[in-house]
Amino acid sequence: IPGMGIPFYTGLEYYKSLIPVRNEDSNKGDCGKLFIIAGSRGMTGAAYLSCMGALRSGSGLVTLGVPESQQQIMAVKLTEAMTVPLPEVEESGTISLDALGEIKRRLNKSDVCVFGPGLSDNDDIPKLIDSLLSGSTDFVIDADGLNCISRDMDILRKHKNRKSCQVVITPHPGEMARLCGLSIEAVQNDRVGTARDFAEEFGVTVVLKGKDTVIANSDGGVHINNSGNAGMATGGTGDVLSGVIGSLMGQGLNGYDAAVLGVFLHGAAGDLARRDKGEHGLIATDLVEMLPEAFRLVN
Ligand code: NPW
Ligand code: AMP
Ligand code: MG
Repeated sequence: IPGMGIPFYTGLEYYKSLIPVRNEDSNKGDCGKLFIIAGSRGMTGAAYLSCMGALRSGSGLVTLGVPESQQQIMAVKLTEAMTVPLPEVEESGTISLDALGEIKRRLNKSDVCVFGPGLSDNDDIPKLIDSLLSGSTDFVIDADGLNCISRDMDILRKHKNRKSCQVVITPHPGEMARLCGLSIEAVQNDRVGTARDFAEEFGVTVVLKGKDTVIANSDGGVHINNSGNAGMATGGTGDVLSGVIGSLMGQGLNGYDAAVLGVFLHGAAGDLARRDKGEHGLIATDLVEMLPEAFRLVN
């Protein structure tokens, strides 16, 4: 865009049409209640970044569910988001199946659940996901949430025909390769086909990340994103995206539209961050800080 130091984007009018309208008399309860289940010992940053991505995208209320030993750390790191301690497996500092009751209570009061950034892995997590997908809350599943599912694909398969909730998955090529039982090279050689086939087979919206992120839904809809840059190849940028997409779903967008708009805004925030910090100095927190300006490009 001339004079702005960021690329020329096609489709700005289209993205603009997707931006959730905020009524003058809105209250925080109208703007999406998000429950984010993220973080584990050593990966609190992922939980922070997902929450901040959501808050900077317009969520009314963000609550983080986190292993109990990490809750105080998160309460210090996060100001606007609330934190809930969840029962954990002590040896690993990851959530345990005993968290199911508390999570279900929280989901009953939430519009969307973001599941997975920095969660790490244990044998309880696939059982948790399996049980939660039977409910009516929409889901964004990312990172270790996806790695857990890839150990038992029947979890997604048996929920395929659910009518009650939408599911968006946000794998990078490594996670997609695990989910499909393919090599990373095979995924990258046919990004559109891999994302579209998976979306159709499992009835989910797929966001296959990386340069030219592919968004595919189960009706055959495909969108290829044109924002973002190689400076975003740094730890934590994907965690921000999970919060952005969850936030937009909570504000009323369907999973596919939320993914299309969220991926664009996240990439535009990356381009604005590169303008200020350069490709090498860019870190995930910069994306959070640039999201407001990215929204202004289309608002
Ligand atoms: P390679 O090495 O190139 O062969 P993992 P993770 C591949 C949390 N985080 N194109 C790549 O393959 C996350 O939320 C926490 C091609 C590599 O082997 C997760 O919960 C942070 N290949 C957890 O860490 C900050 C690509 O995938 C493999 C690719 C693990 O997530 C960091 C890496 O994937 C992190 O976000 C591409 N574009 N992108 C925190 N501060 O708390 C990836 N690959 O093994 O799933 O590891 O993505 O780091
Ligand atoms: P993750 O690997 O989960 O942290 O996600 C990385 C995020 O950065 C995704 O949104 C990717 O699409 C984005 N990203 C990484 N590398 C690039 C690149 N070379 N060009 C554009 N976007 C990228
Ligand atoms: Mg990631």
